[in-house]
Amino acid sequence: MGQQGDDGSAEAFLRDFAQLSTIGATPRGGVDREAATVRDGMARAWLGGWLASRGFAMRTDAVGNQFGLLDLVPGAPYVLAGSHLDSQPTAGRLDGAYGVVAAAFAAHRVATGVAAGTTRATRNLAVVNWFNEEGSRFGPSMMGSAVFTGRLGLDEALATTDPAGVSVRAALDAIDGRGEQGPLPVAAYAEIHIEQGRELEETGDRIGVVTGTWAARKFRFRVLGEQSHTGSTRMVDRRDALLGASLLVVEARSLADRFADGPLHTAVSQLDVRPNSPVVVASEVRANLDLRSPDPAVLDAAVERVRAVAARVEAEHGVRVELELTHSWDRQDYQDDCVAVSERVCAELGLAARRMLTVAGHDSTNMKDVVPTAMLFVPSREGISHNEREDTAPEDLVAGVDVLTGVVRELVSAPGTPAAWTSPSLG
Ligand code: HGY
Ligand code: MN
Ligand code: MN
Repeated sequence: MGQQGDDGSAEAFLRDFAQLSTIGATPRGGVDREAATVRDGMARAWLGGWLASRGFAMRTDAVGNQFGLLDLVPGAPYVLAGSHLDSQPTAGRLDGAYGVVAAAFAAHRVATGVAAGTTRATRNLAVVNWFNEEGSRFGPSMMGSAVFTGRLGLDEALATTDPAGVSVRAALDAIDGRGEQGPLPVAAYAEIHIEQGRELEETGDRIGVVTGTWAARKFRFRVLGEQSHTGSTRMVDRRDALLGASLLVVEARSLADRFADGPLHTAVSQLDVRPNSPVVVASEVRANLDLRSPDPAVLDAAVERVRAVAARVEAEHGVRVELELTHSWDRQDYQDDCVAVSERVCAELGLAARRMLTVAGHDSTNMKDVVPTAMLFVPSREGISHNEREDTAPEDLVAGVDVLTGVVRELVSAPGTPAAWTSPSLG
């Protein structure tokens, strides 16, 4: 059951993770720690205290990414390990947070080995809590790692506002969440996460070794009609935005059946109806459309179908439909040598490992495009996630920490002069 040590033990991990899970806890066993809320700030403070008390130097960058740095080899690039502490509203306690605490334990265990002389470091170590991976309060998701990797501009991210009109900048400043951490030389990245699907549970494998990502296309759509009286307005005279949006919702679901072989996952979420009065035909509806497939050609065909249906809804119901692509990523692979390291560590630990794709996006979706990245999964009970019932067996959580420890140890002690990618200046 996990590796022993002072506070690097399996029992200490389960104890400390349970302690973190009390921050922003919801009555039904989940958490509510949306990005840059006071509760997110409390979780960040908890992580900072845990790492600082074990010798890590705490830093934050201009978009709120939180780093715990440990210099083992002067001037060497960092092996970064982490995930995200922010959560969806009323969500599970494991999504993201498990990977952050696992990374903290893995880094502490490896650092203890370097101090004891049992591990020879050729690179430095860092633990990262990426800002706003979830994209629930502020879109798009994976925001902090997108700025870190240069996919998203800092000013654009900081100017993003939540539904109440609060900007990322103001929200982070309210929790003292921004800092001056400059460009960071990175040699590799490792992340462990709950699978958020049923594959490992169905196959009985203990660890998922992620070899690639499904592709994703996320749209914000607006349906524009005209307000009118729900009673007295003749049916032929109505330009009902909620009816138009509802037809798109149904079409999104039927798309998944139409492209079942893709496969294609679809959803419409975050429906915002205006003026949202019981006696008024809606004039405007805003919503998010989320399309995912391992086959980009299926995604492209699905998007074309959505556009065609939107045109038909406009013609038949006198409304206007605006589709805006807000976030997308393609079917991309993780580096083979990182897959090999992960599989080697699983074999050494006697843990059955399975190569698989990730359907959900993660911060590693961004990081794999700039540095060698190892992405790992532990099983999710019934595949449940973004739900307070999200759960993983304790022995699987602990096994994941052991695997991440082995992967981080291999990356930190890799032979040869480390190649490094340096993050852009956010100054
Ligand atoms: O968008 C995603 O798949 C991730 O959960 N942020
Ligand atoms: Mn996540
Ligand atoms: Mn999530």
